[in-house]
Amino acid sequence: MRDTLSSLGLEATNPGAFGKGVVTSAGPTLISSSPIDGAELGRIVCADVAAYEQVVADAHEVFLEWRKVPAPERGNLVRKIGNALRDSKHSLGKLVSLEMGKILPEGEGEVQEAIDIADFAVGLSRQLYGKSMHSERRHHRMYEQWHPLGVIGVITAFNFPAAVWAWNSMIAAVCGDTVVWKPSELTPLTAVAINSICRSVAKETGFEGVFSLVVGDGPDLGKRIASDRRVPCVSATGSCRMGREVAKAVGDRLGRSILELGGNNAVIVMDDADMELVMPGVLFGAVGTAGQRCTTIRRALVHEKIYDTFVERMTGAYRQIKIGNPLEKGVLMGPLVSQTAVEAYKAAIGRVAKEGGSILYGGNVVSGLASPLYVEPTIVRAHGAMELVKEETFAPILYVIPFKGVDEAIALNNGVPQGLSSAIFTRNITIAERFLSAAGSDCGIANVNIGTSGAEIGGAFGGEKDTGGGRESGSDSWKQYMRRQTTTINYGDDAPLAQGVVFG
Ligand code: UN1
Repeated sequence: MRDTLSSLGLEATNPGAFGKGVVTSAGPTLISSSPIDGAELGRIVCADVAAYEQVVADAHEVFLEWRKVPAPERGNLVRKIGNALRDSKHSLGKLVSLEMGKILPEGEGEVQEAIDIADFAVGLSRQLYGKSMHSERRHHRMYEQWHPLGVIGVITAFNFPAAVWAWNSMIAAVCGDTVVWKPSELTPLTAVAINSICRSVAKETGFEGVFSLVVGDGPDLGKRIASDRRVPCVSATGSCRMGREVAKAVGDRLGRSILELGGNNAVIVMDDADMELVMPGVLFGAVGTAGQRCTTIRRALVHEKIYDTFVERMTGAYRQIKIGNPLEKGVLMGPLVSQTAVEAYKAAIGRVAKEGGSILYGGNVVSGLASPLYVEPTIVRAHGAMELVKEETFAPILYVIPFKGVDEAIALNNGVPQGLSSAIFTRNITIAERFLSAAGSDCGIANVNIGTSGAEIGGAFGGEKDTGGGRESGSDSWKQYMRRQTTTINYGDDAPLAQGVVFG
């Protein structure tokens, strides 16, 4: 553990505020400890109000110069950052595992996701295209161009402490913006390590202030960012409750927000589904990251004809899941991130019977492991009317709900407040297309014959309803990090007005 930490330049105590350089702070010290065994990983001095003010002032000042650097040159810096992340993939992946508890292949996969989006952003740096339009006026030319927006506030959650930062920051950086990052207080060391990689790469260009960091202990800094007029766009990932607060504060000053909030993702398993695809898809989706992905499968909607087979095969697979130290080979599920998460798991389990469900597998905290944060992956026999299944519990609980036909299944899929990800397993193209149609899944992501999680960076990531409506990562998400300017040029000798208006 110590080797990993020191290879990433982490000390026993680390500064938690970086603007143009390290910003000194008299803030409280935050202890980062591993959910694996409770061991202290390091300490971080949180940003106090003065440090925060300095960081944002620096980020704004750096923006004023960074925006003038040609976009492909900005891409060049991002390429070097991507390469530096490649070099540190193993140690950073291990740090992610140590700090939040996901298994090592997933920790490394998350760093790969950051590398992938860096690559994407490099290409994008030469493709920040605007459209040109045909003017209705003679000798006029119209086009739109995309300019850098300003300081982007990036508030990230514990569960993807590297990838979600990268989705936002790599894109923002090529767009000519600077980034103020507030990581989760559960994963500050990952943020400090990544930030120092970015800064050391950016140093040679004199632009290390493109990537700044404020570590806080509690919601205060997030609130400060949300109401800060110097931050024109705030991208926030986390709970619906947090997102509502951010949206209100950003909306109050008419800023822009990109929200990626709770999910309550379902897979529909039709009676013709290929179980060889269903099993690995649902297993990874429901149990991966110990059920702590926004995209985790929380509900399996299973055709009544195959309900018993599904449950039997799934419980058989669950029985084989090795729970334990996520750094050990063969372990598929590490701990939950905190005692609060364990309490939320227990509270949900406690409601199952009261709401008419029953536990088919699991339901217990695992004793005898290195910390009290390990829980059993759980399968629940449920029905669509249960209140519990409409809520997102950030834990590995899979509600298995029967249905009779595809219309009922789609209604169940959509019958929750959240709208992030969804999937259907079927070999029937008509049914698949119905699920994907305008009257089908209402989610931001809809898959066929794969699970709901593990999205690639190339698509826009996010969802509707209580998920917040934001889109990050690939496709044209970059547009939110820029301001659009529509330009009309008159190269003639007359001054015609639009809409044929004759004035005077
Ligand atoms: C999240 O849980 O906030 O699609 C992000 C996935 C990952 C990202 C999850 N690529 O599961």
